[in-house]
Amino acid sequence: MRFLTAGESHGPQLTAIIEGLPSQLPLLKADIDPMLRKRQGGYGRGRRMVIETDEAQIMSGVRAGRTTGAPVTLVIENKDHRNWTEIMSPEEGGEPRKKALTEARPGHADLTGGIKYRHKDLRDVLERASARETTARVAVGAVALKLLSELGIDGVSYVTHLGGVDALGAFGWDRLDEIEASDLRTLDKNAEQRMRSGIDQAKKDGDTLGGIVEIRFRGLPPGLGSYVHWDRKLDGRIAAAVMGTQAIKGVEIGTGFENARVPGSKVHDAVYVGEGGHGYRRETNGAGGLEAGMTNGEDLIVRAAMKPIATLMKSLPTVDVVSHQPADAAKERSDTSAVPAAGIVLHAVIGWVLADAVMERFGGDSLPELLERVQAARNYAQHY
Ligand code: EPS
Repeated sequence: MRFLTAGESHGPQLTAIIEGLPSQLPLLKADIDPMLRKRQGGYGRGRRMVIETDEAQIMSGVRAGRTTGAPVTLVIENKDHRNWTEIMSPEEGGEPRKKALTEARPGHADLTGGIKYRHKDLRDVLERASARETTARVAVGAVALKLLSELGIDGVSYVTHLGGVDALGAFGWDRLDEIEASDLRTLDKNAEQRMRSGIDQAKKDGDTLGGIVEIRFRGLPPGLGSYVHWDRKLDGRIAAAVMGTQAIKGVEIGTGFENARVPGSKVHDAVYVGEGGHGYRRETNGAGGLEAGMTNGEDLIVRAAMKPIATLMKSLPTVDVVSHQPADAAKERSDTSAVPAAGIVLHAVIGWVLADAVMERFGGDSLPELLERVQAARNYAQHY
């Protein structure tokens, strides 16, 4: 499977085209929009999220609530575009344009993007580098998650750290409602309160806060990915998708970094005979569901670190790329923190990688064919 997204933050719309989905997958706008809404939420978002009410229009590849096997096109309107029509117009004229950006923001794509593409109005860089693009990736991921749900696979994201505050609550699949009820997607009420105060203070200071999110999936059949080829190893593919997400600077699978400090006997997950004498089970999951680049049937556990958003109201020193004089970085409207939203984006992009790995291993042009193949593989693993 593959997808491509297009669109600028203040352009008319975001567009995504997905190719390679099986036919007969039940798919409605209602399968996508709730995930888009969740991405917009979380304490610490800025005014832009009040303007937008993200919803997907399915423009191709689906009829009567089912995929046909043809490419699926998704469109999400940028409601803010009506305030930017002249600035974003593809037509000639109006140079320099209103809202031209010349004071490169440290930590953003602005300066290097300007050098690379020879832009002096750094808005030509900003508009595509903006994390607004994650809306399109979440829409694509929601379709992948729908495919996974048909196979009995589901996932969740939650926040374990924000701006210096650790959330200590232990994860359990019976605590999903608590995560959804928390506007910081944490399992620790006390930490949540401190995170909220931290965001309020950062906003007053003109600053921003990053954090750490954890993403889990359950129900994965063993053997997705590869131990044979470097570019098919699933841990590598997941890391690439996570690191390819705006503002993500670190990724860990299972207890990856902690494992470096302790002996192997305390790291690896012992294997026992499964219940009823069939199959296999493990009592620990330090591997985070992946051994040698393949799913092993345990829950997938991925952690990711998000840097604080680079647009600061308390500007850092920079250089104006037109006058070449020292300047304060451009003050663009921004979120104070978007860590819970990053969790939703990563849930979506990891969902995509998993759905892609499912299609690679089992193939099938239609969902019924895929289901038969996955069921056969699960039976085989159970009796192996
Ligand atoms: C972003 C800047 C802000 C954020 C935006 C990402 O947008 P604006 O400049 O319109 O205020 O709100 O995020 C989104 C629009 C979104 O949907 O998440 C940036 O520069 O990256």
